[in-house]
Amino acid sequence: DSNDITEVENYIKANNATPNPEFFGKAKDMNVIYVSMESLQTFIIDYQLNGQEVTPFLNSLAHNGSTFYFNNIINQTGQGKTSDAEFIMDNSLYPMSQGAVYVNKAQNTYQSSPAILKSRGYTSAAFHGNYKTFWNRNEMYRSLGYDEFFDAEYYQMTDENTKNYGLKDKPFFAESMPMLESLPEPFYTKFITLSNHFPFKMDEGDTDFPAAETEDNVVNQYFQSANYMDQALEQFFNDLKESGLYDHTVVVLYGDHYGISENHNKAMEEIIGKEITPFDNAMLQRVPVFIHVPGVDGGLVNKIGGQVDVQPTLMHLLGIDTKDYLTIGSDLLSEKHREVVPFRNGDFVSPEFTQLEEKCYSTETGELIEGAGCEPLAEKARTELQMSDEIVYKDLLRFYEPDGYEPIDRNDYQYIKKEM
Ligand code: GP9
Ligand code: MN
Repeated sequence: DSNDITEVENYIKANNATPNPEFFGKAKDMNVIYVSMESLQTFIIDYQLNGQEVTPFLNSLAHNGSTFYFNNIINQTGQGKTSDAEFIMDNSLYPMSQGAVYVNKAQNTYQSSPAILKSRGYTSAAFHGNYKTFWNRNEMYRSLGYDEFFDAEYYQMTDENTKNYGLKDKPFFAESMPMLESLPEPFYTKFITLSNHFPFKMDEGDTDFPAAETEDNVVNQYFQSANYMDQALEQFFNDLKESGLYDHTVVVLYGDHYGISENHNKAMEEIIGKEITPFDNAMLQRVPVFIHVPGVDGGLVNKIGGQVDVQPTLMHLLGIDTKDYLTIGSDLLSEKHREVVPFRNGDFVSPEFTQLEEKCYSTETGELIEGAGCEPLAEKARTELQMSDEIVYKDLLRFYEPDGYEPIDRNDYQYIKKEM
């Protein structure tokens, strides 16, 4: 009820990270394109397999002047996998500790980025080469206020173009371009890639990148599949340039969740050439985040952050102060960025201490630490998760009305295929 919302509101407002004036509004009125990079982990950026870069395009972005590259982002998804990452990116709230928020809380009230931007004249669309009911997207997107959902029905789902869950990334981006160009500007869009998905096996002829040579095929194939996605992304950027959209569009690319679970650490030890401790394992599962802003002086940001921090970072770049919204994340470019970053299970990473399964480590050395160093921070991590959970589990945004924000009525949205 309204008491619950008051407590949450007070917590969030007290912890709000004020925007950095150097970057606030630098992307004002620009289009937004999010790209969910399936199963992409940070370790692959700048990694060379037998002397060959696996993701040369993303590496070039990481070292390109107008891209912020965040290399220390904690993956905060739960059982909802891709859909949890989508939820985090659009809402800056935590997904559920059990089950998928897309499946269990699709009827809630949200104040998502597409909805916030709609009040400012943006159109929104989601693009994905799988069918719309997967992860209950067609229901959740109505609550998030997506105007359009281009799902598998809009693509050429031939044998050659598909594997595993759906469309391969190259035809996905190529076929998406005319649909993207049909949208009124400014737009807020997301592209959910698919082909770098477990078990990463590729069709013959789709890659000439060498597989790794461990005894674990999942690990071996991951490099080929990640390289294919990297090529697809490069092609997409080239198409954006050709279409003229590139110079007034922010592109946010994020790894959705881990691809190689700890069950494959034996082979991963061969890959990275050292034993993988529980601490190393947590660090290996970080996800890369890139924000390309035309004309901005970007660079590497190695601050520790979480996926929940991407939305406030983007909003501030767009010149929208998140202080008016109940978002839990903290702008990665703000001087006031909060330092204790929770995993969904209550563990956390901070500059000094990291807690994993009730054990406390030095973040710098990865060594186990005796004593109570982690305890006060664990409390902070728990509180952040709890405040977010209050909102999601109790549907509290029903009771919150941000200034200048027009609420979404999910009945206004439905995704029936239109002729293109
Ligand atoms: C399916 C795709 C993959 O549409 O998003 O889902 P995942 O298994 O990674 O959650
Ligand atoms: Mn996924």
